[in-house]
Amino acid sequence: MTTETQAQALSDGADLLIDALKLNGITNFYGLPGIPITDLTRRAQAAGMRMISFRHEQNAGNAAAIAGFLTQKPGICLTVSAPGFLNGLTALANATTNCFPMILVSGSSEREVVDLQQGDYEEMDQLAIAKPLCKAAFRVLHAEDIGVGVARAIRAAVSGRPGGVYLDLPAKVFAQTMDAETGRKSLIKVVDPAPRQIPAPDAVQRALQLLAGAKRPLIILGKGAAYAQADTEIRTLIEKTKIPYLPMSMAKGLLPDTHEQSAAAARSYVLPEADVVVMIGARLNWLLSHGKGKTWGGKDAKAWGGQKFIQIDISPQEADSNVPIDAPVVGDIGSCVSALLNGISAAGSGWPQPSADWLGAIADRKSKNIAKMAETLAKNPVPMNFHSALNVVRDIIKANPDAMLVNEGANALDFTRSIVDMYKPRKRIDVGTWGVMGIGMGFAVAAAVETGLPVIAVEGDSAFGFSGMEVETICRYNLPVCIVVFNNNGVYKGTDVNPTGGPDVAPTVFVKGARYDKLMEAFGGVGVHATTPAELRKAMEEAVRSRKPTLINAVIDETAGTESGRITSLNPKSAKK
Ligand code: FYN
Ligand code: ADP
Repeated sequence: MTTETQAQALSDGADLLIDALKLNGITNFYGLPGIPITDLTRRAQAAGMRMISFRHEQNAGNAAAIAGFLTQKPGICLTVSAPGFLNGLTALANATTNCFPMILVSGSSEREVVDLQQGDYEEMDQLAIAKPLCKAAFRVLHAEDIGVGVARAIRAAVSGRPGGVYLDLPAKVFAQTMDAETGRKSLIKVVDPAPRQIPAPDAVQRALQLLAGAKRPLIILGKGAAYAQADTEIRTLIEKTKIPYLPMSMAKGLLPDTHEQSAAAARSYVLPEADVVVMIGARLNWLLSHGKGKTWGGKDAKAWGGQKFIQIDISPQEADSNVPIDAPVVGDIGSCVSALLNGISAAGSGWPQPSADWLGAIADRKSKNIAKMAETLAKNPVPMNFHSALNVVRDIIKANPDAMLVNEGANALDFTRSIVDMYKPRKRIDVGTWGVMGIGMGFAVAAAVETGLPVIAVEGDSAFGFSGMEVETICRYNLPVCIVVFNNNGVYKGTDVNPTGGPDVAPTVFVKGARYDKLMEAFGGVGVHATTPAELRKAMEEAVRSRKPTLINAVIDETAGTESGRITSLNPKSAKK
């Protein structure tokens, strides 16, 4: 895009930024207009980019982050200076923690004035603040450097372990002009932005040797495995070796959850009993009890259970973060899994299968848990509980396996994870490594924009509140998003009382009988108040069929929740009563 001035064609900073992104196949912006980027947002739209405007930058940032996860290209979040930048920063830090590639592009104030602290409009040294919270941070001071700045930001976001990148653009850069031809030549089309990383042959041999000796092997798939888009290689490895596997939350669906080798329904049995565990794109962080303690069969919270670990990861620093890793295999997951498969194929029929006792014990445990779950799901209490409502969601996803599922909350998260089976890779997106609340509507918008598929967002009523205003965004862009708010009148549940008898309700309690469906109606979407599974089913079926923005206020028994869902132990109770 160029601006004609008298005799000479000129490009300005805004042109160059837009052209640099487009040159690298990035066509969507998630952001919020304001000083100094308002005109940039208009120009991006005029240049054929999709500019999705949000109501709060944190939601735009979350959208950019999950766009990165889904597409392997950095999602772009565009914000104004200081406060807008800070609003986007939470999402940038969360993206980095989760290994999602995104670039936060923020306008900033006059450098000379900021550095002398002379009190500029929205004065803040944004680059310095962003640095410790992301993978890399860059500032461009001259329009002719925009091409390099964008190229460096893209490479930093997607190469190696993906993560968040900050790109600082002081306001005056947008208006700087240069000769259009020189400007075009200053742009860089990044060649091979996320180069394959082939594992070292000796590391592969070490891993194969350990695996060949396993009696009770287990594979754990993490969201890195989902991100890598090595779906065929991973499925072949699992099916060829017959090793049972456990999907972490966002790896659900990499193989269908109904797969006979899934050990998800025997989780607390397989972790302590396994002798060799293959981690594929998963970290031994809090979600896996740091690889030790009772979860892993250790005799106390700090004790190691005796398992040997093979860890496949693109980051060489990940191994030994919590327990010793006997066979680290460093490289991209596609290359690493292929290398293991080559070794296994070379062994032919000589490759050992897991012991029949191990597979039998898992099958036994699984069928007991699945039967117990089926019994609970068959109940139809009044009012609904999480199980009877999720039984409906489970059926809807089964009938629409391509739909995207967004999920956040405490109980609404934990129950959905174990009850709602996923059938395809990268369909489940949730609170991730930090267990962060507030990702819901940002993720839902980006999932709809990036995939064009129907989106179902299962939200706790508390979680929904963090990003609820974005229902207007969903209506404005007419996105096929069906939000189901599990309304049990409060955080965890709605039954706490103020022990003083004073006028304030307890800290965890919301307005009782709130009608979240009316919020959607306010912007022209479909609102439904559902008090039975039949009403919920009808409304969800209609939402998926019509692709109209829909919010279903699903009334759940206010006594139904547990404090912090399945992670109650992390929420310390005061010793005083
Ligand atoms: C799982 N399970 C099943 C099935 N799938 N039973 C029957 N059928 C099916 N399909 C069983 C499984 O064996 C477990 O029982 C139980 O259900 C729970 O399984 P889950 O969810 O996989 O395991 P668990 O223990 O909850 O996982 C630990 C965790 C997880 C830390 C990975 O809780 C998690 O991802 N938590 C995130 C929490 C979070 O971020 N919260 C947001 C903050 S909330 P047993 O084997 O009998 O144990 C703020 O308050
Ligand atoms: P989960 O929470 O599902 O266990 P984590 O986010 O903790 O998953 O772990 C993901 C891991 O995957 C990170 O250690 C990251 O370095 C790794 N990873 C991400 N992408 C790739 C890739 N393409 N190849 C190899 N490893 C990857």
